[in-house]
Amino acid sequence: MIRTLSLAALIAGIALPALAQTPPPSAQAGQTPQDPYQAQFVDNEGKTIGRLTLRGGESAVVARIEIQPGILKPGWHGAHFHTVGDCSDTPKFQNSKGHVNHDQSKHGLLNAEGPDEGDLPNIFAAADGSVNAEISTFLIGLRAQDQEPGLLDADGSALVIHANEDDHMSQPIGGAGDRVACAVIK
Ligand SMILES: [Cu+2]
Repeated sequence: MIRTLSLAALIAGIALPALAQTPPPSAQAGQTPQDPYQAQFVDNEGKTIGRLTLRGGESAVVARIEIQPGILKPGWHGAHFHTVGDCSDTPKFQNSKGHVNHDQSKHGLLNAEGPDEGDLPNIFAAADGSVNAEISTFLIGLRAQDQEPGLLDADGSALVIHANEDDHMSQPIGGAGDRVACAVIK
């Protein structure tokens, strides 16, 4: 097709500069490069305890969570995207504010009036406290061009892990308790 167009352009003697600017296939519409976004989890003392890797597409964000042993208590823990990318106020992490768009809908993946756009499945810490999990959401984008709202907006976002399991129903955070780990996404 391009060869035909080039030949036509040559014959007509026009439009060659425009053809020369045709982007390579990898940059054409519908294919945005999705470099993984990496951040670090800190605990209630501000110590680095693990790594967050986010990959975003036009329909989902996939979060890989790796936490080293000895930090979290074994068992299930709530995890949410909070609205502000600030984990500096240890030990409580209140600077990260509430869940993304919690003011517009109720919390809870299983709540008929929810979920809010920060809601995620629980993660599980093994007997030694370590976590290796990959969870996803279809409610939010990583970058604004993927899907609105985007985690990497002007004030960023945070992935917060809570002390207890999220029941995916009760307000405002499913009974998940204190914030025990936090990763800045900004
Ligand atoms: Cu939370």
